[in-house]
Amino acid sequence: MASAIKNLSVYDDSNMPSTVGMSFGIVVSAWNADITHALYEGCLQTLLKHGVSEDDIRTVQVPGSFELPVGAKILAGAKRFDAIICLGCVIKGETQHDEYINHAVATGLTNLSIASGIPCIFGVLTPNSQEQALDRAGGKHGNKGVEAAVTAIRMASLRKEIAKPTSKIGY
Ligand code: DLZ
Repeated sequence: MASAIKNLSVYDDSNMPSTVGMSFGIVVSAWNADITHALYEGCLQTLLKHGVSEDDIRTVQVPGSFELPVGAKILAGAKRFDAIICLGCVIKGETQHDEYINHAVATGLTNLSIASGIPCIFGVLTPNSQEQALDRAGGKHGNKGVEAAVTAIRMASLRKEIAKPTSKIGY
């Protein structure tokens, strides 16, 4: 598996797009709060490190990961965010609840991204255990919150770049 050999937080920080004029929404799930708080810290610090001002970051909390898509839709409705980052952690239990939640969140965020045109980033851990979650929330595999912030900046930049009017040729 890729994450077994890859630190999620490793990226080329010298090759990041500008964040000038960008705003980001963050939706954080309250379930497994110790983990999602660590994801949030990694995400927030990465946005700040790349020049996003605190005034241009709006964070909201939702009860569980299942509510991440509707939380993202509420932020998308404000029409002022260049990307929306969704952070959650669904730990596998004795039943298949994790599969239903994960599938619903992934589908919901994909559909919202495509319908709204605003990148909604899937920063959700889907571990088999608390230990695997900790490994990916600031532990030996890095912090998926960092990865989510980097992805958000890159997608917001792509969106802005393509939306720019092209210069006229001649005349
Ligand atoms: C119900 C539930 C369970 C069992 N496990 C998790 C979890 O591991 N991670 C998570 O983010 N949320 C969990 N939830 C809550 C659901 O996401 C949702 O909040 C409730 O089903 C209410 O819609």
